[in-house]
Amino acid sequence: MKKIITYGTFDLFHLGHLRILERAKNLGDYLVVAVSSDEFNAIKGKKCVYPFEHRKQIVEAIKYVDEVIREDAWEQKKKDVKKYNIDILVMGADWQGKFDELIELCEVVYLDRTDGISTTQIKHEIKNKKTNMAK
Ligand code: C2G
Repeated sequence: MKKIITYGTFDLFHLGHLRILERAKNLGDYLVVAVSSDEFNAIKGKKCVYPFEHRKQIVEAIKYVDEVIREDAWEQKKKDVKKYNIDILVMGADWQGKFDELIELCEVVYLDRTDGISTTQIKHEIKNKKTNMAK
């Protein structure tokens, strides 16, 4: 069984998230997704709309996902790859090269991001709509 892992915040779950999970799963048989905790997002400088528990449940409900774990630190990837017997670590291309040190343990694959959508963009669009409605 070929096991895949990927990491992310997955806030305001959108098509870009769905597509990377689908493509990651298509590289193997079993997909583990490490969802960033609220505390780790603070370290990443990200403020989430949805708390960890909501983001975890949403990702768990995605048909491509077989298991969800917490991501609490940058450094946990090596331990995760060993603990879950991972064959391939997958990340979006915005992380190109950032996790190459793991190549000694597993294959590392960077997949193209989905253009035209991001959590930040969604937040801006909602904010702009609210501003326009207030006028
Ligand atoms: N993604 C994508 N296309 C988008 C937006 C995101 O392919 N339009 C991918 C990202 O490249 C990432 C995954 O979806 O692989 C999750 O994205 P985020 O939730 O923004 O996660 P991030 O903050 O990149 O966290 O240790 C790694 C970090 O936890 C990654």
